[in-house]
Amino acid sequence: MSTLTYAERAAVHGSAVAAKLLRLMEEKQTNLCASLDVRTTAELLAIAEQVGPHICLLKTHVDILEDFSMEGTVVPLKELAARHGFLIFEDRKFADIGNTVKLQYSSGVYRIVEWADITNAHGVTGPGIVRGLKQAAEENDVNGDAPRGLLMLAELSSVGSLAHGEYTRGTVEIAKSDREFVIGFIAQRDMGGREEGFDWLIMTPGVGLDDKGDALGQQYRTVDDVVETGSDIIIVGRGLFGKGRDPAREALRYRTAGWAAYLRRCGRA
Ligand code: 5BU
Repeated sequence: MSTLTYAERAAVHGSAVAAKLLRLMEEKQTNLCASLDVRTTAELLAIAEQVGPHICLLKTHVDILEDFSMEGTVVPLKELAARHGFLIFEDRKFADIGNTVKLQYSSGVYRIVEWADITNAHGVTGPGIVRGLKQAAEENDVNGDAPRGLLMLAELSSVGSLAHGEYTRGTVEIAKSDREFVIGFIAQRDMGGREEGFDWLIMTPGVGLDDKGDALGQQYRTVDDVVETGSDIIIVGRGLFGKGRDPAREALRYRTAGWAAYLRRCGRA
C-alpha cells in the first residue's frame, strides 16, 4: 500500500480528478467519504450540509431518490460541494457493454457524467466498459474543466461476494487498460500496481465503528483495519446517519479516526 502522503501523491498523479481529490484531502485533512442512501433530496441536502465540513467525497445512489431532478437535486448539491470543498461520486456500478454504459452514463433522467466527478463499474463485461464510459466523459468535457474518474469494483463488502481471486485479478487487469481515466478501485485492501507506475486510489465501503453488519449481508470493518490494509478513503453511510445518529458528530468522529490511521500508515503520527 502507499505510504506516501496524499499531498505527495497529488503532486505527481496522472489523473486530474484524482490529483484534485488528493489535494483537497490534504487541505481539509480528511479521508472520509459520506455515503448517503436516502429517499428524498431534502434529506440528502440536509445531511450533506451537516457532514460537508468533514468529508472529501460524497457518494450518492441517485436512483434511490423519489424526487430527483437536475435543478432540484444536482444544482444545490454542486453548490454544497463547492462551498464545503468535496467531490461527488455516483455509485452507479455500471455493468454492461461499452455502448450501453456510455448511454447510461450520459443520458436518461440522471445524466451522471454531467455532475459526478467519479463513478464506478464492474469488470464482468470486460475492458469495453472502460472505453465506453471514457468516451462519454470525453464528450462531456468539451471545455477541459470537467475531469472525470472511474473506479473499478475489485471487491465487495457483502457476505458471499463472488468478487475475489481470479475475478479480482481480472478486474485489476482491466483497470490497467486506461492509466488516465481509471483512478482506482472499490476494494477492501491495496491492489498493488505501484511497481508498474500506477497510483490507484482505494476506496472502501463496509466501514462502521458501532455495528458489525446488517441483516442483508453488509459487513463492517473498523477504520483502523481498512486503512492498515490499504484503504485511502473510507466510505461510511449508516454509521453517520442511521439509528438516529447525529451526522455532524459522527462525521467528525470518523474523520478523526481516518486521519489518525492515515498518519500512522505514513509514519507521520
Ligand atoms: P452503509 O450504510 O455504510 O452500509 O452503506 C454502504 C454504501 O456503500 C452503500 O451505498 C452501498 O451501496 C455501498 N457499497 C457497499 O456497501 N459495499 C460494497 O462492496 C460496494 C458498495 Br461496491
